[in-house]
Amino acid sequence: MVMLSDIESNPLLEICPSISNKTKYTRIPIIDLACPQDAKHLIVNACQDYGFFKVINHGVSPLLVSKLEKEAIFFFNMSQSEKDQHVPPNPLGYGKNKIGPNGDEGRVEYLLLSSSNFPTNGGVFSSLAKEYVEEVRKLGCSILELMAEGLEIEPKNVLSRMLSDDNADTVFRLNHYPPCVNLESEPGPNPDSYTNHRTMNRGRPTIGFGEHTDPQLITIARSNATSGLQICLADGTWVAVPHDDSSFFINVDDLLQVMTNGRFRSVKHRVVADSLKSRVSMIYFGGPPLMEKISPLDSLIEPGEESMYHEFTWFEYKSCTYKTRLADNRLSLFHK
Ligand code: GA4
Repeated sequence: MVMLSDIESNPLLEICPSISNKTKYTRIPIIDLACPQDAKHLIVNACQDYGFFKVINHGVSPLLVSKLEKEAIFFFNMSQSEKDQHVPPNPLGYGKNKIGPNGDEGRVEYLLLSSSNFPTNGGVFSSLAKEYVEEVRKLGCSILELMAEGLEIEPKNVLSRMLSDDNADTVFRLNHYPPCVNLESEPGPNPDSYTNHRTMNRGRPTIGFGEHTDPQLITIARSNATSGLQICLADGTWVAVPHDDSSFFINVDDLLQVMTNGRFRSVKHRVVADSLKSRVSMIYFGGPPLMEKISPLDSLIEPGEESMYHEFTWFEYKSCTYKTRLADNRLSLFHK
């Protein structure tokens, strides 16, 4: 953690203020995918140090992104009864305030889609969402290939093949966080009253989506120009990630932490509601086929080093995930 005055103005570092002490800053790498020779090393360092980075020159069409975002806003602007007609999240479909099956709550409404419930009605939303997921999946494959090159492991597709597999278990999530002004003197929060934005939480920010790690391999997130995302550093400090609607934010997820035998860190993150603006995010979670066996890669275990995790299938890990609460440490159940 450094002071702002220590930070040279390097455009390839994202300056993230600490939540507890806003005069302290952390520099998160911004990876320029137009320079793959540098990117492969920078990605490995970012995955080790933060489990998180931002990518620019990613090749995903900005027009496609903005068209899909418009559709998402249209959906979230529909009346509550219209939205409620969309299958409840069990676990896939439309949901509001309830996250997962075990009592977690947040101030968020969402549409959760996966390979198995992807809309195929030929409507504008379904075709744009399909195209978007395909573009972002390709971006995920390129990033996983750069990771393998940076880690000097073979073959180059040792990680990316799990996302390009026809049976890859993909989840796509659209989140809408309504604005939430925190006023000391107001009672609240009242999660059902989105028209009264003047809610407070004893001076603390309202949690949109509580802290957790993502269970899959890699997460690729994009949001409109509204703040809210925070990540937890290795020393436990929380930092705010500045919004950037033209870039993608990449998380290392639990399975990558296992496959690298703990060398990469699955990043703990959360979203707090912005006081004035709606936040809309579109998130791709890249998971392997359900029957894929996951364990530390032999090529990444140094002589004398022990494998830290038992082998499991993604199906086993995913089933276990849905029995846990959002903030639980699911990986500890598979630790040796
Ligand atoms: C976190 C990552 C993805 O959003 C998600 C989430 C899932 C859900 O919302 O249904 C989970 C959460 C996520 C991890 C723990 C369980 C399952 C909610 C929850 C409490 C779709 C996923 O795959 O895991």
